[in-house]
Amino acid sequence: RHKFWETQPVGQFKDIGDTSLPEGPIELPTPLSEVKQEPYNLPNLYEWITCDMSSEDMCNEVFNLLSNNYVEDDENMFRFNYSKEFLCWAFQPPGFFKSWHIGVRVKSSKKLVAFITGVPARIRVRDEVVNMAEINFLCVHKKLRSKRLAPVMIKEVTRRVHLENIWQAAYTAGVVLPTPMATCQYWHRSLNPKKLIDVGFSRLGARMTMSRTIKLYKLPESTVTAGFRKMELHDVPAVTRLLRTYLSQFVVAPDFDENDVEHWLLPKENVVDSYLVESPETHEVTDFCSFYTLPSTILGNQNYSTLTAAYSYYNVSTKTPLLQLMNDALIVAKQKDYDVFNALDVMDNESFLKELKFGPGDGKLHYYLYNYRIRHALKPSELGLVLL
Ligand code: YNC
Ligand code: MG
Repeated sequence: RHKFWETQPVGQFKDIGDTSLPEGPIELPTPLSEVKQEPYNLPNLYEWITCDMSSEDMCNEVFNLLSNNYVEDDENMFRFNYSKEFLCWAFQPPGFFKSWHIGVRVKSSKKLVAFITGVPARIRVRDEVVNMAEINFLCVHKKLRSKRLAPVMIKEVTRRVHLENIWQAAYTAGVVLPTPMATCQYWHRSLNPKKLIDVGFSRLGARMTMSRTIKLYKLPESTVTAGFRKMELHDVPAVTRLLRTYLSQFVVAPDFDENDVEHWLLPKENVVDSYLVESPETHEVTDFCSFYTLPSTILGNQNYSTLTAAYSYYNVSTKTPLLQLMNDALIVAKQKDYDVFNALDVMDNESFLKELKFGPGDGKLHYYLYNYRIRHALKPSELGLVLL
């Protein structure tokens, strides 16, 4: 069934429910001298490149490949359209490896036709912190699909991860592969219901008119929590403490230090937004919320070309109720003119989704670990990890 994945060190479907298998690494590391030194073979017309994302031309090429060939919904109505600024940010966290930004070109024309990335991350699984690669942005040009190029891309990134003495990885996909550690669902909160209905993202509910729908999703003009403000550089230590404490309760979560928080959570215009609550009395940082910006191209609509979506990232409440904090996040997203606010049912998100008028999406997001066995699948609420 899975000719490629059956050969890989991942949980196999046949082993589901086998409680005799231990949790943890499936294969042991090999000495670095035994890692294959040459790249995997590509079909003869193609060549490997390492993408230098500090070059504007390279950034443009990657952006163009992804904007025309990356993930679409099941009905092919929308396609992710990550911005260049977003890609630069996503590919270059603290300690990133240029060699993990991998492209495939046509030798003759130099056209970029496939891509995959890894970035390093420390991920905690129960009480063990594991150095991993987060693998993302796997993309093969539409004209080269179903030619078994994806397995070669995956083997090549694996080889380059191994060369850095890293032996585990985390990734998410909309497709079912051997074997999800968790299966999550996206929920959507309309901010601009008229546009969402016009472009076919959502439908007018039964017995609903457009004007009743607009009223249903109306939000206050300004945020309600006293002390709610944008995160700044000097907040990095306090936010790191808040986040570390919060994430410690989940079975799988990133092990963020201050450098990671500065990179992943300090606001970056049209890439990532973070807000916190600073107590007006004690000036203590008590709560935090964040979202990243991922527009989608609307395919074949006369009136609109882009859907602007905010994706819930990491949120922590200790004093402000999470419901109120996330309502304020919706309010700022509305002020900034996002069309929709999306959230997975991970961490404590279930506690606010229904009440804040999020509706369940179709399509699931499956989370995976490479070369690390988890005994039973986790509930979404046991996951403390959001990948981009
Ligand atoms: C996928 N998304 O099952 P079997 S998510 C992993 N992730 O293998 P071909 C995938 N594997 O089943 P195509 C996958 N999609 O025979 C398919 N596969 O064992 C498997 N779409 O290869 C599939 N981006 O080349 C099958 O398929 C084999 O031409 C078939 O290419 C696939 O980034 C793809 O959705 C996805 O661009 C590149 O359809 C193409 O169809 C495409 O014949 C649109 O491949 C964009 C899209 C995927 C987004 C993502 C996470 C990727 C994770 C990869 C796995 C990483 C493992 C860890 C490595 C480091 C390890 C260390 C240490
Ligand atoms: Mg292919």
